[in-house]
Amino acid sequence: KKTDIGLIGLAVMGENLALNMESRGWNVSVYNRTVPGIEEGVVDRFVAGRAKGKNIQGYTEIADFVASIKAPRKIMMMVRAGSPVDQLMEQLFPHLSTGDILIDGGNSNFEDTERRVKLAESKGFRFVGAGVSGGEEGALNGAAIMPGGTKSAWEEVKPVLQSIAAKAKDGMPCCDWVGPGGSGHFVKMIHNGIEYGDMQLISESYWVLRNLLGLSNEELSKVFSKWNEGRLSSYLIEITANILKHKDKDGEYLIDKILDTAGQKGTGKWSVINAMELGMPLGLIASAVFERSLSSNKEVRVEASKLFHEDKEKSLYNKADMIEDVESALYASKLVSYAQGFAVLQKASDEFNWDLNLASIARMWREGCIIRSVFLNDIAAAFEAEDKPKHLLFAPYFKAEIEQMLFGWKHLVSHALKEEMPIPAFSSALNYFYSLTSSSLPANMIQAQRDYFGAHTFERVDQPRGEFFHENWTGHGGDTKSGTYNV
Ligand code: NBP
Repeated sequence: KKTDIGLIGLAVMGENLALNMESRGWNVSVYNRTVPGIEEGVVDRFVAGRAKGKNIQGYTEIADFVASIKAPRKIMMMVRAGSPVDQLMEQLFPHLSTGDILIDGGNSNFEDTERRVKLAESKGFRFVGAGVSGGEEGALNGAAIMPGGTKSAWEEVKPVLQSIAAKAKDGMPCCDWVGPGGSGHFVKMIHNGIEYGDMQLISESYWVLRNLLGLSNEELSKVFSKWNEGRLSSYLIEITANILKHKDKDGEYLIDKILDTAGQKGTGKWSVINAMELGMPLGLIASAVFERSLSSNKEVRVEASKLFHEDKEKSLYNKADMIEDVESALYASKLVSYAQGFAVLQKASDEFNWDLNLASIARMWREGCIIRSVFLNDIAAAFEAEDKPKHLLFAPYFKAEIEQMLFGWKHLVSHALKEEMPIPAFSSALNYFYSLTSSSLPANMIQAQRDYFGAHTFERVDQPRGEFFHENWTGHGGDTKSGTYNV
């Protein structure tokens, strides 16, 4: 009997997704390459192990694997992002029939997905680039899945993908069609960037309360648990509370023994690079990425701390007030980060003609993924309002929230900076908020400088927009404008 779907790549994500599919009533064919020198017997081990007695058929030959699946075939690839996906596609193509669907569930670069959609379609196949979030646990029990690519594939893959997706509290699956081309992977990339920002903001909150207020790990854990009951309620706040009270085998807190050098796999960096390409500010996520880089250079930090450290009395800040102000700084900065992230999504949508539905994207992130939170309901509601806001911070609900939190947020930021406490994400968010809400900025000076040294021209406040002027600043520069030289 032919199976409903095929899955390639039996590492942690693939294995768990296959089991998830089977548990929802689908018959699954699985395949993993068998390459001498690389771990062999992966398929046999899975079929005889976790997949034993289940409706999962294992294959070690790609032709047999493809032939075992019902037409039009749906084949999900869960292999390492990059060239493995291209190699695998080349191996699959000769065995596919017109209309067959390839789904790439890995963390692929959206530009690669754009190219692969075109390539697959040029051969008569269909291609879906689906961002999958939620790690091992999400893969097994319900992930957030963000599919995009060949539109006609959606009706075919929807029942399977929605069945293995997490369900929000209102029952909606955290998986819906995102748009054409590489849009699914673009949305997943921004999701991961936002994850970087959230983690940095939580780390700053922890650090300020630990070092400026001297809270113990137990007390900190209680603060985060309490926050998890309110508007900050989210997976990352919940696990932070658990991490803080977790003890090592010797009874000491494990968090105090973990080396303070953060790793990264690159999706935060990609988000920032693509925001820059689109000419959009994504400063909070950028500060989170840069702070991870700075943290990883521990030797330099240790040396610098000896050169510049100054011991001084801490100034006073009422305990209850500081806890409340850190919560305000955390929430307001998080709001700025999401506003920036969604603005990048909107710009990408306009630029690439994706017609993204921002409310639907917010809803897809409500469960299953790392950034799941109650806050995403409010974001979806804001984007769904009849009078759709130009910017998330303009939505009446969020405007009121910011107004309420601004005092505590700026008080906390200025205090922490005076106390020499690094809070790059809190302060980046506040600076963004100040710039965004300034009808005038010193960019007139930048334009003057650009025109002075490079004849780049400027617009004038006393002339219509779109008219460009050049000044002969030094009296000997001439009147020639630059057409090509851009800095
Ligand atoms: P890995 O990213 O470690 O990929 C390992 C799998 O890729 C193995 O099945 C491996 O086969 C296969 N593979 C490689 Br490597 N090169 C191949 C090639 N040339 N042809 C065919 N197969 C090849 O596994 P993962 O952590 O399960 O992640 C899978 C995808 O999901 C990645 O894109 C990842 O970024 C994404 N993702 C991961 C997570 C997570 O929490 N881990 C979460 C969300 C998304 P082998 O066994 O023969 O080496």
